Amino acid sequence: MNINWYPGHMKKTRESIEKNLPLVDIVFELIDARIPISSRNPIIDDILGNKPRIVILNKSDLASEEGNKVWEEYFLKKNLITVCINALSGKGIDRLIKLSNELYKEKRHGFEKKGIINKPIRVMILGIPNVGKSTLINTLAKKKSAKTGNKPGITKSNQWIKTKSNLELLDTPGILWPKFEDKRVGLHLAFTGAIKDEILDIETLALKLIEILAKNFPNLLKNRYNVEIDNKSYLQVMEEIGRKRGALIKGGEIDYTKTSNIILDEFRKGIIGRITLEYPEE
Ligand SMILES: Nc1nc2c(ncn2[C@@H]2O[C@H](COP(=O)(O)OP(=O)(O)OP(=O)(O)O)[C@@H](O)[C@H]2O)c(=O)[nH]1
Ligand SMILES: [Mg+2]
Repeated sequence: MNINWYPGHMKKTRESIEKNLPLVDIVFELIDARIPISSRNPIIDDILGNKPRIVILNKSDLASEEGNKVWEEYFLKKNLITVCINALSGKGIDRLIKLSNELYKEKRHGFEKKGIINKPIRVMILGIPNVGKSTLINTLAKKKSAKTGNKPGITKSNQWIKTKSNLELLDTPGILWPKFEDKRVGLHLAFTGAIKDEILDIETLALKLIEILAKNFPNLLKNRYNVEIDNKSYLQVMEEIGRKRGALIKGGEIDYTKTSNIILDEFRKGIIGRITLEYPEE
């Protein structure tokens, strides 16, 4: 697995987050609703200490309703304030703002006692690559905001992005590294597009996805591609999808790369269905 570029950033990222932490009132921990385990950095609790935090299940439009509910309850049980959102459409954003205000209530009262009113809530957004940090910032700011680069620590002086609500966002989103302990995590990150198809070759990746879909979501797979999957190998399923989609090379052979790209692309866009790949482990 070619994942060398993560560990190099870990120390720097952690330092940058720790440096900025005192400047904010609340942390938004953004995770991917389809893969809440794999998209969550295990040491985040350790980094954040008792800083107020909201766990945000983003891309909830791509995850199943049932999965979203299960995960919301899971985090609530862990005493973490949680909300499902779609950063792209803005769904759930009002609730996020409301929760932020509730979390900030005590601090606000403290300021008001000192005569300081309307002090904005300062927020830092943390999450792994591609989870939707910039999208959330832009949606909250209601405009394309400047410089939300995808490297940690690019902003030397702290810039704040004002929003129409009383939130103020730190303009460098903290990019967390995902955890890579087990192979499944790498696969799930690759399926969802968090790592650029570099963990495996595209055909192997698509074949793995077919396997998971066939095992856990057979009807979604059958319905989307109009294929039979019983008594077939995953490769045969892939070939049938390729044929049905006309992904062929000269001589009528299956174009495996093209077929793989179709399947991965449609999964990532939610065209195969709303799919939650991970559920809480007992
Ligand atoms: N369907 C859907 N797509 C989303 C949502 N939020 C973000 N996206 C898409 O996910 C992709 C990544 O979003 P970004 O906002 O660039 O992610 P990021 O966390 O800033 O990524 P890095 O800067 O690479 O760390 C984009 O194509 C977004 O349009 C969502 O809630 N639903
Ligand atoms: Mg970004």
